[in-house]
Amino acid sequence: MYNHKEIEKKWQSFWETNKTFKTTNIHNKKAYILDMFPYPSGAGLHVGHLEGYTATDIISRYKRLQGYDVLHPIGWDAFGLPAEQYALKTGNNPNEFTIKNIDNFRRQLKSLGFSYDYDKEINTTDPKYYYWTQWIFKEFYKAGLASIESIDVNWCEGLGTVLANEEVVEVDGIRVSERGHFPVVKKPMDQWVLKITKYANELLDGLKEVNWPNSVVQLQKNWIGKSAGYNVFWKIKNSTTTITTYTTRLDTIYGVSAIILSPEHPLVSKITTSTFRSLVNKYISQMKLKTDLERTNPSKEKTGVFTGSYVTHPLTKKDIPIWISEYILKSYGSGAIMAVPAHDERDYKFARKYNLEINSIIETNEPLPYVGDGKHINSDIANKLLNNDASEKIFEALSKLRQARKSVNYKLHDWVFSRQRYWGEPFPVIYDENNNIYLVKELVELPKINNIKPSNDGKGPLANVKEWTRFKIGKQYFSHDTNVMPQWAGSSWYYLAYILKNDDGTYLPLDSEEAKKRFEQWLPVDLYIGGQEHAVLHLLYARFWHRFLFDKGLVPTKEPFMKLINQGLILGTDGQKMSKSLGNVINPDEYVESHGADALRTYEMFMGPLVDSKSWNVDSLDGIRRWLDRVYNQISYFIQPQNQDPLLESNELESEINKLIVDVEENLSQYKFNVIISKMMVFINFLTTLEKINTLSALKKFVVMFSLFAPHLAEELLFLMHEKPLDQQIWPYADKQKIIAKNPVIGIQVNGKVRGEIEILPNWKEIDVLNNAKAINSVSKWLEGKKIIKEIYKEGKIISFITN
Ligand code: ANZ
Repeated sequence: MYNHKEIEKKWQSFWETNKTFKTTNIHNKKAYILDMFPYPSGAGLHVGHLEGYTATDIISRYKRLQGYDVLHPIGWDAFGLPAEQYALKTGNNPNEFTIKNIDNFRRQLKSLGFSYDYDKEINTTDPKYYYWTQWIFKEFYKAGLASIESIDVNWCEGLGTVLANEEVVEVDGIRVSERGHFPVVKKPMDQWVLKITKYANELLDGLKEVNWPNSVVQLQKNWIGKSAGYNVFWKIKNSTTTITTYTTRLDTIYGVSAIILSPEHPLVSKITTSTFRSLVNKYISQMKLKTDLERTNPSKEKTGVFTGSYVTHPLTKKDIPIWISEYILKSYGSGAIMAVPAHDERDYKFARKYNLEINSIIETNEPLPYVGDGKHINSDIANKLLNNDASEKIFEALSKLRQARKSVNYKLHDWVFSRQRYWGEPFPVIYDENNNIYLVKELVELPKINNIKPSNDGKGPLANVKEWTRFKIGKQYFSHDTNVMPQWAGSSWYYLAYILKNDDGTYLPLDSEEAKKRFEQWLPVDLYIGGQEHAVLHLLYARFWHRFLFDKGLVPTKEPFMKLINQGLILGTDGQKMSKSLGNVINPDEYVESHGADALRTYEMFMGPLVDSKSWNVDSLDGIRRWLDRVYNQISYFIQPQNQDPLLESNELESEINKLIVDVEENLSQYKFNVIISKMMVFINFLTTLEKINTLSALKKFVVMFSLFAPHLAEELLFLMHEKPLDQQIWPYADKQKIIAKNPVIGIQVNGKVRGEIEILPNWKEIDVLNNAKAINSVSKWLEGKKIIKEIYKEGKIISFITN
C-alpha cells in the first residue's frame, strides 16, 4: 500500500514551488480548457464540482504532454444572493466571509492536485476585476444597448428585489423565485435594461458554429424563440386608424371572426365606443391583477369584452368585430391578433364562449379546432392550396393593398439588469438633481457597510447610505444608483479576464492592443465543462456580451465557447440528488484524507460516462483505491533490477502498451474516461502474468498516461524509475506496427449467464464456433441432459445458448 498522504503532499509542494502549471507561451498550438468557476459558498467544494474539474484537468494534462500551451485557470464567482442572505441572517459581512470561503475552496482544489495556474486566479468581487465589468456596462450604454426603462418587472416581496425572467420558475402554476420559492408579481419600476433582443438573431445564428450538446442548443433556441410570420394591417371601419395583428398562419385569414387586442393595447381607449366604455374600463382594471401566466394558462377560461368597433376584412370586405381579451399579451408580436376559431385552440374556446362565428377553411374530417395542414376551402384565391402556398398567395394579394408585411418576432425579452441588493457590482453612473445620467470614468467601489437590510420602499440597501444618495461635486448635488448588477454580470466575461490577468495581479486594459494580441492567441475557449443548469442563463448572457465585444472589434471570435460538455449529476448513495436536508452530501475532504486525492479523482472518472447521472458508492471507491495500490506494487516490483532482464523478448508487452496508447487516445477524444480506466486495468492485469520485463520503457509510457487520472502517484513512480517529472515528459507515441493482431475472444452465455469464453479461429464457420463453444468444460456442464432450443452467435460479440 502506498502512503497517499505523504506522496500527495510531496508532489503538491513540488508543483507549487516549480510553478509546474504556469501558463506557457512557447509552442505553436494552444488549448484553453475552462471550468465553470464556482460560487464560493460556505459549504466548500462538493463532489459534483470535482467531477467536472477532474475531467478538464485530464484534458489539460493531456494537452500539455502533447506540447500545447495550455490555459487552465480557476476563479470565484463571488457576488450573489446566497452570500447576501447569509449575511442578513448572521450579521456577518460578505466582504469578510467571502475571502474565507475562497481560501477554503483554494485549499480544497490544491488538495486534489488540479493543474490550475493560480497566477490567473480571478475574483468577481475584487474591485480591480469589477472595474472592467463596469467598463463593459459603460460600453453597452454608449452603444445604446443599456437604458433605464419603466417596465413591468418581476417583483419578489420575499427577497425584496426584482428578478430576471430567468430567475423566476413556476411551481404549481404560480410564479415564484428560483431561490427560496417566494411569490413573484408584476410591478412597473425604473430599471436598467440590457437590450439582448437586439442580438436575438446573432445569438441564434452563432449556435451553428459551436459544438455543444443538442439539448443545450435546443434550449437556447427555444428561449430565443424565433417566429417568422406576417403583420396584417386592418382598417378600422369609419376611421383612418389601422390595427396591426401578428400571425404565423396568414393562410387562415378567410376564417377570421374577430380581431382581439390585449387589454393594454394603446388603441383600446381610442376605438372603444361610448356604449361599451364602462364595461371595457372595468375589464381592464381587473386584468391588472392577473399575471401573464394566469392570463395565458390554457386550462383557465378566457374572458374578454367587445369594444363596439369593427375592422373591414381586406379580402372579403366583411365587418369583423374588435374585442379585447386577457390571452393576448401586450409584449408579444403587435399585441393584437386575428382570431381564427376553427383552427386555433384558444380562439376556439373564446368563440364558443362569446358566440363568434366558427368558419372552417381547411378540409378535414377531424373535430374542430383543427390545427394541422390541409387543402384550403372557403378561401377564394387560396382554395385547394396547402398552408405555405396559401400564405404566399394571400400575402401577395395583401401586399398589393399595402396591408401586410413579413415580420419576425422573438420570445426573448430584454434583460432586466438592476437588482435591489447590496452584494453586487454598483452601476458606474451618477445622476444630477434632474435625473440626468453621467458615466463615471473611474471605478465605482461598493461601499463597505454593515447594515445591508433592504430599504422598505422597494429600493436596495444602498438607498440607506447617505453619502451614496447625496454628495456634492463643485456646487451641484449628485446621487449614485442604489441598484447593483445581477448575479450574472461578473460571469458574463470572466473567461476573458483570465486572459487579461497579469502575474502582478493587475489586468491588461480590455481595449488595449496588447489585450487584442492575447485574445488572438487564446480565444475561443476550446473546451468548457460545467453543469446543465447553466444551459440558458449564463451561457446566453456570456454569448451576448462576447458578441457585443466582437462587434466592437475587441475579441476576434463570434462565439466564446467552442466545445461544451455538461457533466452528469453525482447523486448520493441513496440515488437522490445531494442536499443538506436529505443528509446525503459527500464531503471530498473526508475522502482525500482516507483514500487520497488520486483515488477520489480516478473513482469519479470510473463511476460511469461523464455526462450520465451516477450514484456514490463507497465500495467502488475502496476498489479503486485497491487498484491504485496494485498499480504501485506491480510497477515497484519491476523497478527492482532483479525483475528485469535486458535479453528477454518483449513482443507481447510492446503489443499491449501500444494497443493501450491507441485505445487511450481514441477514448480521450470522446471523453470516455471510464473506458480508459478499464483498459488500464486490463493492462495491469496483463503485467501480473509476467515474471520479468526487459526494460522499463513500456511502463514509463503507462505511467505518463496514468498521470492524467492519478498525477501524484504517477510522479512518484516516475521518480522511483529515475525518470524526469511530468512537466518534462511527452505523450507516448503509439507504434501500431508493434500491435500483434489477435483472434477475438468472446463470451459464451447459457440461459443469460456467462459461463465461459472462447477464442475464435479465423477459418471457423458459424457451426464450428457453436460446436467448439459447446465443448468447453465450463459450458458443457450447463448443457448436459438439457435440450438446446436456441443458439445465437453474434460475430465479435457473444455466443448464447438457451435450454429448456
Ligand atoms: C392567426 C392564427 C390562426 C394563429 C391559426 C394561430 C393559428 P408563435 O408561433 O408562438 O409566434 N399571437 C400573436 N401575437 C400574440 C399575442 N400578443 N398574444 C397571444 N397570441 C398571439 O405564435 C404566433 C401566433 O400566436 C399567431 O398566429 C397568433 O395567432 C398568436 F389557425 O394568428 B395566429
